[in-house]
Amino acid sequence: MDFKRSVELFLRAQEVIPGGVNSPVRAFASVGGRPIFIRQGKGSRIYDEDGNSYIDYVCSWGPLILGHAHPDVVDSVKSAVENGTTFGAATALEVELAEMIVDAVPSIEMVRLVNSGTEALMSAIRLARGFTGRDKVVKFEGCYHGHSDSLLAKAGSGITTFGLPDSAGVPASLTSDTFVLKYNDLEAVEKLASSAGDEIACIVIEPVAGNMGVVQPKEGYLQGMRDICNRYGILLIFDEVITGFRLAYGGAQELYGVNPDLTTLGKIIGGGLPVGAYGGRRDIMEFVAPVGPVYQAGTLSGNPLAVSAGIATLKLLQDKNVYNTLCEQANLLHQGLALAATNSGINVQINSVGSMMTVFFTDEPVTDYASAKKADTKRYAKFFHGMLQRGIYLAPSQFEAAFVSLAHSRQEIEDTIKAAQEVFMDMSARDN
Ligand code: KE4
Repeated sequence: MDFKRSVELFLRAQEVIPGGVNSPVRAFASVGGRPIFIRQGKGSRIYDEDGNSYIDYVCSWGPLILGHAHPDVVDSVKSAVENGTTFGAATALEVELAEMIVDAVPSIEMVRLVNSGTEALMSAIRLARGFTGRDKVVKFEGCYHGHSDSLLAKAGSGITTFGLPDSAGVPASLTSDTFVLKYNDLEAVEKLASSAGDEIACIVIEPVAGNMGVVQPKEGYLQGMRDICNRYGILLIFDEVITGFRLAYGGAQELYGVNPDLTTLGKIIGGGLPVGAYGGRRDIMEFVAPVGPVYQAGTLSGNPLAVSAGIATLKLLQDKNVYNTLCEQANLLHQGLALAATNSGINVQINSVGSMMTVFFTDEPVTDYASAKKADTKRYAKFFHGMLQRGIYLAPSQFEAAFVSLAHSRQEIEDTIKAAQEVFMDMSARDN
């Protein structure tokens, strides 16, 4: 494959954009090599600036559950833009999308649209603090909730249970109210709640983690979290920016039957345009300005283009068969990759829930961040580049999710498995 044009663009980009990218993971730093520059997406495929074509399993990190440039989404944005791009005023379209979200997500009685997942989380945390009058927040190692300061926290070492900054530029004062616990460890939550429960405003969690690679909640974990929150008056926030409308029309909370107090959304509800949302119990949401004392605002919140794309997307997801189709395709891929690895003597652990999955290059089950980090990132990088050379675009990081869309055909799934078989055999040959 020729990457000449991408190489040229990357050199130019690095002169004027930090790292040459507008979001770090796109730089291919954790898999090595240089990023490809994408010119077009259509259905399940993307095409780079050198004309190479790839079956795309990144799907822009989750939004494109319908695939790229779905005709209904394109038409909806085209007709919206004919009427203008933004008014900074109320529109009928945002009422329609809000009603669709309220109808779809079991725990959401009211919802506020924002412009990114980060903004949704930042706002939900502020709302939880404003509603409870408490300052402490609990998050989990390996979960990512966007880049707002108080959530860019890593676990304190040893006796410091409060979080430490996980990025330069984040003052310790902004993470000292953040506790960081191990995912899938309910005892740790119980222990913390029994000692500091009355100081904790909220527990925020990815109900199915996607940001350490895919890690599913252990049996009873989410319900256990719900019970603890009820006992201590802590708000439970499900960060469903990835899982919302991905795992079911009602998200992970529908799949697992556990209702949070607040939910954050993003990605799919914007159909590929910038959007985020937070919503939940009416008594909590009515604390948000202008009706309540918790301030949050946004120039382009609820803008007609993103809302039109979101409405078009959710309309197509209302066909309940879509989730069975996604699961069937994803299971086919999961089983095929597992068999290909076994046939080649390559040890992998594949975690998948619905149409999101991760191939971990490790021998032991991946149930939390510590076990995820045992994966061999160098072998993942070999797998990534081997697949890229064969026209398959996976996440350029071991600690991300791959997504199957409704545009992926059975033939493309089979072609992906065949490519993986070749790459695994290659890797195995080099091992010996
Ligand atoms: P954004 O601000 O990137 O729209 O959303 C932040 C966010 C919040 N919550 C969850 C569960 C998320 O996964 C994300 C963002 N996801 C990453 C990839 N895992 C976006 C890709 C990127 O950062 O470039």
